[in-house]
Amino acid sequence: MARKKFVCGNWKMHKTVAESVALVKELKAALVGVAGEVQVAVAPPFTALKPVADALGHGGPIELAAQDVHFEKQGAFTGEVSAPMLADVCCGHCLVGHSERRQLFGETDESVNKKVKALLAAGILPIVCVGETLAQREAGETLAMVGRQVRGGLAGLSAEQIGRLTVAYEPVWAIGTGKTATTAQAQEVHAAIRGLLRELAGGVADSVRIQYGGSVKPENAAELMSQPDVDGALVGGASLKADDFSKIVKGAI
Ligand code: G2H
Repeated sequence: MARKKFVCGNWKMHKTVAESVALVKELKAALVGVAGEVQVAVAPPFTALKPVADALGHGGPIELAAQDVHFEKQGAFTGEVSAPMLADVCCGHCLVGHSERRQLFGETDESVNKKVKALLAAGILPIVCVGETLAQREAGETLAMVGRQVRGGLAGLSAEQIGRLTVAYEPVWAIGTGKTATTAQAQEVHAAIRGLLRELAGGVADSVRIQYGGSVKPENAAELMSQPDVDGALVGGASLKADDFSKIVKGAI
């Protein structure tokens, strides 16, 4: 089944408001005509979401994503941002369970699952990140680990709900390290994730995009995304420069 490729830039904790707006303006110009063929989103830090939404405009070729969310709608949760608040600034997508959240901020499969449900309830499409550490890969535990994260993160979801999300496979050992999974390593895990999605959601699995993330660059993006189950990319460092990110997007065509 033909799945439209989906490339998302994860800006992490980079860019002021002015820098963010300047970058999306450059991207809009660089991606004219391309975004019809590839779905494109950017995930700026919270402070820049509204200004970037305004710069992108409604229905534009580049969509807006957040990097995290709290699962409650509102309340005494100092420092947190809810899914309805993200919807209020026109966020269509949100990352959940990024390995940096798991490693540095105590994210668990259970909290990922609550966040996914909160996002879907608010009409926001989750990008659920999974991936193994180097120690887990070397111990031969990659598929078991990724399987556990997918099952935990998607627990209790209907097939229809699973059909609305994206999975991002990001091997932790490849994140920000310059090391990239080989196309064969990526395809093996992506195919296993697709198989698991089929168990959970039947034929809907064929329409779910599975992005690859971890040191994606203009030099390796096209080859990675040419794999049958690699349906796009989640791009960190290389999404901070319009030239690199637009080359990666074009590599998806
Ligand atoms: C993985 C990725 C983006 P980078 O964190 O989610 O970052 O491309 O810098 O490895």
